[in-house]
Amino acid sequence: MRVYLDNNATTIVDPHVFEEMEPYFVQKYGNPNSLHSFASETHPALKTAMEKIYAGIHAPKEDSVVITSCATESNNWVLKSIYFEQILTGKKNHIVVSEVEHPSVIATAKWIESMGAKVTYLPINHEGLIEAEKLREVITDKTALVSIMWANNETGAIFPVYEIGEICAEFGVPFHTDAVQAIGKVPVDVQALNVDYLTFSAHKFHGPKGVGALYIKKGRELTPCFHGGSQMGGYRSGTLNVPGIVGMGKAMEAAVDALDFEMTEVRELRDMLEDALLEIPDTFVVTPRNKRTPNTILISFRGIEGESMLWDLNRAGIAASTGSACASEDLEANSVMEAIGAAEDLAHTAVRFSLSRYTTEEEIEYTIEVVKKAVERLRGISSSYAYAPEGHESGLDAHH
Ligand code: C6P
Repeated sequence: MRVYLDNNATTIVDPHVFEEMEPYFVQKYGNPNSLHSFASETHPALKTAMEKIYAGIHAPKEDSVVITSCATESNNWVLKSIYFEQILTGKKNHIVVSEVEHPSVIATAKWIESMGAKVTYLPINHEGLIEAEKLREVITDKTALVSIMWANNETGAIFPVYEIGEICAEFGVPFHTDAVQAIGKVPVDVQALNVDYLTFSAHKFHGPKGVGALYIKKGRELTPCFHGGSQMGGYRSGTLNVPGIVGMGKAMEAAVDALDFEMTEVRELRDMLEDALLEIPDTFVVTPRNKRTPNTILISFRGIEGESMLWDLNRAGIAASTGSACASEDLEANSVMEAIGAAEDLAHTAVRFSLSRYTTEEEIEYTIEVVKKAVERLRGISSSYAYAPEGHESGLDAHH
């Protein structure tokens, strides 16, 4: 059996999405900006796709949604644009990000810092959550941007973006949120949220890879991402990725349709897996389940290196991860575990299981069986587990 539980890294393309994209490779391949029928035959599909994308996040027509190549690009674009417009010009000198943003935000913030600006890395608490009120203490009249993700990719923790948006509006500071892990997992409505910029990526909700987007509220215009031929309202020049945009539109529509299913059925399967794994002694979950996206579990098995667990799971055909896929090769401690100050023997033990609407009960049952066996085997050969002292501090609130 092969079981895919790494949906926060990427997802299977919904077959309906693939079907809708297919004609735009070999039949309707015109450049939409050309002046002939090969171009114009792409227009209806592009229009429909963009309407679905706007509808999916409740963006009003006067606001902009710019299609990019990925969320990494969207995140880089917002932060660097703010740097060029606000910081380099001397108007402002400070940005705020959380300490557990995706590397595409953290690394860009570090670059901004290296250019001489001040960056505040807002801490998470022992539950892996941001406390919105802490933002008040760090915002100044020199703050150019607050960038805090909607849902964390490692724990699934949902951050208080509504309160954060209000605080930003109160101080007149633009607010950007990375909503990559929120689309299709929680309702996303840019009009209900005080948000100026919002990032998302099609491949996280059963769309194609290589298609991201940035929502920009009217009045919060940015420096163009790419100068050139003025596509995407002049924000991002370059020939449009027609199949990709069509795919993102269809995937967005399907994600909105499947939201209730995700919040009930997927959550139920996730809880079934979590309940069974927490029966294993010395296991820990950082963020309470009602404060997480419905598909994610980050769980620690004391005494077992996350990578060893992944190895055993992979041999049994199960795909999971130790955290962010882009940080998985460096064998560093999981960034959330590090941020909450987990004890050394727990920091490297986190394993992330992320489900999707394609996950089945049979797959979860099989996973439970395999994990239980793996824990027994790996703890049997783990010296750190055997010699863990009595009353040993975890740095975490033990759920078991
Ligand atoms: N997170 C993970 O395993 P791209 O691939 O550039 O479209 O998405 C980047 C990205 C940005 N923000 C968040 C919150 C994300 O989760 C991701 C991708 C994957 O967690 C791969 S590192």
